[in-house]
Amino acid sequence: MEKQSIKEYMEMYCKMTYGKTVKHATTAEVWSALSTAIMSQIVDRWYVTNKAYKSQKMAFYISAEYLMGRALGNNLINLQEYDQVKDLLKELNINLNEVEEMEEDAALGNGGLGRLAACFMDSSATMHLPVQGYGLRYRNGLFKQCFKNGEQVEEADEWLKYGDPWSIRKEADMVYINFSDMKVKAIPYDVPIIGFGGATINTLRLWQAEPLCEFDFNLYNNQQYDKALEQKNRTEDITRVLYPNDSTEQGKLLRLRQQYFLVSASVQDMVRDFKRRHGNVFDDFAKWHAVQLNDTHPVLAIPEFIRILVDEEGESFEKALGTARKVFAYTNHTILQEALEKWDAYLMQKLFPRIYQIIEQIDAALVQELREKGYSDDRINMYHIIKEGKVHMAHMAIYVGFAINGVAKLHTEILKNTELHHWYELYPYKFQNKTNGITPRRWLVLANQELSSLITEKLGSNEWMMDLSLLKQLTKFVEDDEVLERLQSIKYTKKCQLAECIKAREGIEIDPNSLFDVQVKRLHEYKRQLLNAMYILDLYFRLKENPNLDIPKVTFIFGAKAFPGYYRAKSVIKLILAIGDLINRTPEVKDKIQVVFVTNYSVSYAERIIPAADLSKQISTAGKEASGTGNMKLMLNGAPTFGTYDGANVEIVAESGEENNFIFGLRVEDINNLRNNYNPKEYYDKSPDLKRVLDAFIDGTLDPANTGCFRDLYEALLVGKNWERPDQYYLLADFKAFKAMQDKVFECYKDRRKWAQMSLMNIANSGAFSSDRTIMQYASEIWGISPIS
Ligand code: CR6
Repeated sequence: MEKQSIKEYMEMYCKMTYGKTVKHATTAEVWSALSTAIMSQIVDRWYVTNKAYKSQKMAFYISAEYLMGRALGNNLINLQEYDQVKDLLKELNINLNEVEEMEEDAALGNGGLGRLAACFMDSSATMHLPVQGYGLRYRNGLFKQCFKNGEQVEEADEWLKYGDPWSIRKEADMVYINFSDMKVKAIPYDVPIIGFGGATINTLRLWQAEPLCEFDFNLYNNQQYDKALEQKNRTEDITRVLYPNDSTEQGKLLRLRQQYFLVSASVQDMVRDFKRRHGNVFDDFAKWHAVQLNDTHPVLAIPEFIRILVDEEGESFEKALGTARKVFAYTNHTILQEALEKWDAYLMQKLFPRIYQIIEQIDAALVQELREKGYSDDRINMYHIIKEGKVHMAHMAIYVGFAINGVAKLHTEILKNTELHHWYELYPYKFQNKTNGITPRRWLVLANQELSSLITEKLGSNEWMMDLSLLKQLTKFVEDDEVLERLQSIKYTKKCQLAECIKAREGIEIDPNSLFDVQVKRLHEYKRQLLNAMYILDLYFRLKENPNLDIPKVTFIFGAKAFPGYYRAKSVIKLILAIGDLINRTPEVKDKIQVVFVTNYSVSYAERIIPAADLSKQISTAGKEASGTGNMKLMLNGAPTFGTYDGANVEIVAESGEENNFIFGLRVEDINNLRNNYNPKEYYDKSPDLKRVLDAFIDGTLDPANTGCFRDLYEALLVGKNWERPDQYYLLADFKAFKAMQDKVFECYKDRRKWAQMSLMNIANSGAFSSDRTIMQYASEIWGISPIS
């Protein structure tokens, strides 16, 4: 990149956009100018990649969520221009870090599923794979979280407030979307996805809903101003907000509209492109296109594709269905029943009657196939797509899709053997596993430049950034004191940086010499932040009893957003904040342990927290966490896993060794055995420490004003609520094992050399969890595409 031309571009941009020189620009203005200048440098290469793909089979990833985070730093890393640009800014008296900090996160996703999509984009471009993403350009991403009176409060996330230099509006590629009650425009915004090294630049195409006309002139003339804007508002509502739910279905009409808007725009775009390149012979569609459906949110792409082929291109239904069955593949991300989408049939009929008709036809084709195979009516009933007035999105995806995959080995096995067993019997050849992964560029090269430099120095080159399996070579340093000491000193540096950041953002001081015990992820009962909290409360009581208890100083760090309507998840946040306060108020305890719940956990916050973690808490109820990806990021940054045998934890431990991690608690088969006669109250009665912890929920210890705000949590664990059994997630059953294992952590942490060795073994064995590996498996085992040369 040309240093001089970047400077000149920035000057020109500031003059033209803000009417001032770079010298007088605000940090946000500098961010915009610099980002635009970088864009100007990459557009030609972007064009070259697009052109090269014209003669390739392509894969399209359709996802309702992309949790991208910030773009500037990451793009500079991937262009390998970070240091040059840092110097260049220095010449202008500008600090690159401050500019990076200005950028708002693009939080167009909730949690793991959305961040996975973002990691896949990065890896596809880095691996030179012809992959394009389709998504929605929500005006407001995931809500901003703050705490007021010890509770979560949500605010709108205005990520576009400083503009959007990282996308190009492609007005000419607009398509129309028809609903039964309205017609709207879908305008694409193309985001460049810069592969590491900068040679390949892929595209993430995000659709924005816009009205056919800005306002109704006649109504306006008649002074009916609100009414004149009604249509515009209703249209813009479609892409106004991201639904802030994670792993729970949210059956809202507007959400269904969003889903159809996303898939209709994307499928129309693909068909148009296909026709331009290959003409009208749709038999060949699957030769040139594979479409991956990220969870069930985009599954309406299937009937929409068939609709276009039948209604607009004159194909027969049978032929169109046959083509669809070679084009679509589906990824399942959860077995939680409440997350499996089932839409009311009447809603679909109301919003898009033609799509509903096609779904009925698909269902009929499925039934016919099963009849031909000799299935009884009873058995067929298990497979129906439309059942009891609901449309089962996963059933449609599995019947039509040519491949279905789970996201970690254990999860895929559960799908095959339990949750989707009948489908597995029908189509065993469709089932595959693709264990999730994370991009090492954002999660190590960008987030932990200190550790990256050490690795590059010790391995003799930076090739590991594109082939993470090379980290294996680090195992040879496991007895090397110099390396072990440097690892420790890097961890200490990252902890100091995090402490500073927490001081600035939260106004809380933490001690970088304490053990940083980290649990960061969305708040959900199955993830069991409450179990961690119960342990801390128990530790509080133990320390009060015996202030000389032999444990290292610990800082428990939490970060999590709760779905705004998820009452119990919000109570858990409140409880953890209350425990933190209680500890702060107790002199004999507060110098030993501290609890920090950071506000507004996000991708950019994760980039600070993860490199600073000493311990990675992954304590979901066995069988419930499909994979997890935070576990991989923490491992890559040298934090041993403290976790259950669940999701990708199983594979993490297999790679880095049980002796380098802390695995505890019930396994899937234990829970299956326990399920029918589980009585949490027995654990409470038999264990005085558990009793002490749970009683503190309701006896005023945590709730001095005695409002009873934690009674629901107490009852959910001990007596159950209405339809639900007590302690559905087996916290009480796992408490004892948790406690024993945490005591082991404290014991191990005393031997700092040993700890550094465990840390090194985790880093060295994290190569398997690169999303480069994952995406190459999707490419060869599902999509049938290969890297362009
Ligand atoms: N909540 C899983 O729960 C997995 C990601 C990505 C999740 C999590 O274990 O790592 O997907 N599932 O595969 C859903 O969102 C439905 C998640 O992020």
